[in-house]
Amino acid sequence: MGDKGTFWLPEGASTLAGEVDALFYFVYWISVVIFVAVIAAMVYFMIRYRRRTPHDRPPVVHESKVLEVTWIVVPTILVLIVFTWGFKVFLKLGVAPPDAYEIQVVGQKWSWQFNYPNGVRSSELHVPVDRPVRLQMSSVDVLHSFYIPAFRVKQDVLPNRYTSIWFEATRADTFQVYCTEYCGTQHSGMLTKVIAHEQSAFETWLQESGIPDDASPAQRGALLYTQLGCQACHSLDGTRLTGPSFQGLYGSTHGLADGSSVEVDDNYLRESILEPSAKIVEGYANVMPASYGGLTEDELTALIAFIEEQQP
Ligand code: HEC
Ligand SMILES: [Cu+2]
Repeated sequence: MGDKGTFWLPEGASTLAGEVDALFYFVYWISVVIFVAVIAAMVYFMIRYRRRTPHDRPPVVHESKVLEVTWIVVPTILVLIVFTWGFKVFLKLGVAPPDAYEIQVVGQKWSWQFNYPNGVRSSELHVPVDRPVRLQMSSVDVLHSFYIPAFRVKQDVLPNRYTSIWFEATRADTFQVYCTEYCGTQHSGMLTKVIAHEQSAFETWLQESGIPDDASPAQRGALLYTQLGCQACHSLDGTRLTGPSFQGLYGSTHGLADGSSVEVDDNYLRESILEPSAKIVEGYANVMPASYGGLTEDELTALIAFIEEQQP
């Protein structure tokens, strides 16, 4: 990152960024000119027509047709220009080229997950440069909003419905992603990165991120732990995040919110992942996403084997 943007916007890095910026600065400079003109006129009138003696009366004002027509016609023209121009750019941003590379995006409290056509999952967005990419997005819980300032794209992400955006990155670099819809206590931490690769580096990344066939369950679990975003809430070193750490979890006995206690074995872990609200760990909020209910047997086994390995 560390790019040389302006005070208003980071340096653009997508094919449409220039068009969005041109429109933005058009509106911006018109606003500056009008602002300065209005303030200057106000100050001038304040001085010119100030009350000089207690008996001063304001002069009688007469209407001016020319003036009235001017201040109706000029703003109307400006608004029409901004509308037509804005609508054109809006359409370009809204309609992805048909050959765009498609990535599924899932928003959840409070992380993003990206699913690639070949089954790779990632908690950071990797994209190729010089190729249109379309994101098909949905949320498993509440409203989120996906925003990449450097690409000038932003779109709400909703439960029960798909929304989409597209962009074409123009240089290989790392860019910030924000959630811009207030979605709960950890909203400000719902961050991730876009990593734009050269085409060949992207292919390599895609190949290497697949789960190798000869990986042990615990190794596959380790990959899933990051790819599914568990690491956002569960540490491996004992640190307390939104959820309890996995360190030393397996085989321990701990209290539940309802006052009972539980021994952590495979079946308890299985239930905790598939149905997080069935048993709530004492001292924690019921905020683990229910979206893992769809994991396959294989993925569950892998995650459990991985958690089992996390002994201090
Ligand atoms: C948004 C934060 C969040 C994410 C993401 C998340 N969890 Fe959790 N998890 C929690 C919280 C909070 C608890 C404790 C409350 C409860 O029991 O539901 C918890 C509890 C658990 C427990 C029980 C822990 C214990 O001490 O008994 C397990 C196991 C677990 N999560 C596994 C996972 C796995 C595996 C993933 C990824 C596939 C994951 N979680 C993703 C927040 C999260
Ligand atoms: Cu959010």
